Amino acid sequence: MKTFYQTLKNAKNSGQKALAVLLDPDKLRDQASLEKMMELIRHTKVDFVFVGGSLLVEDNFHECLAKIKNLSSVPVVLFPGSPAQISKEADSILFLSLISGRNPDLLIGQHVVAAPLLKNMKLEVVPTGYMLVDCGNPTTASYVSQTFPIPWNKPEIAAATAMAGEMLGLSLIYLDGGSGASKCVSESMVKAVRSNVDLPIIVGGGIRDEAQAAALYEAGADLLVVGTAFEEEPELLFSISEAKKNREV
Ligand code: 1GP
Repeated sequence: MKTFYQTLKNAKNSGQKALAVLLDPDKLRDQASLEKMMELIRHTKVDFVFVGGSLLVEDNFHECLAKIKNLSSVPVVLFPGSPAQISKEADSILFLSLISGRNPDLLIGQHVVAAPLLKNMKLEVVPTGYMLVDCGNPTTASYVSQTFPIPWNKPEIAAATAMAGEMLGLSLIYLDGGSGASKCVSESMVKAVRSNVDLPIIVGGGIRDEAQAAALYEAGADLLVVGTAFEEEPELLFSISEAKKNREV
């Protein structure tokens, strides 16, 4: 299996687009629905499965991850809310620095805790500049991180933050409205970041239909992440994945 990051970079370099589904282990308690979701993922144009959450309250993370890995034909990428969500069962991990915020624990503190664990695992570690954007409603991510998201209508702040992330040597930029955001990150923000950094750009939060996905790809996103829409109506994945038609990895 190709690595997550190399696949994404190859896609970006050839103008193709990628799609990830975010699975929240708290919402995957029964085996039958997990199997159905994974089957749907296999039959659509999903390139990666992300697993994680800002706040997980059930004690099933590792067990759930092992099941997902077993049923997945694409790389499984950890999108961790804390070092407790590190597992050797996955293929890759987004090593997230919350560069939109000023909480030192999420800029370097938790990384120090996680680094020795990761050093002894075969996981692909991908340094990621994670940026929360205010997309209309307070999200678990902004509350739990105790940070202010970037205002929705301030693309220049997002661009400057992403530039700093690139200059600091990060490998990816992730613009996130947070799970269940009432609107997506704006196209003008994605465009502003795209025109100022060369890194692959992930966009997530509030993506619910093909038109939104197509607009975000057009603005410069390389990888879109869909979570809530898939949980609420798994069949939506078919139409959302149409947005990357003819741009497959
Ligand atoms: C959240 O980007 C992800 O971190 C996905 O958001 O659940 O709103 O699709 P949604």
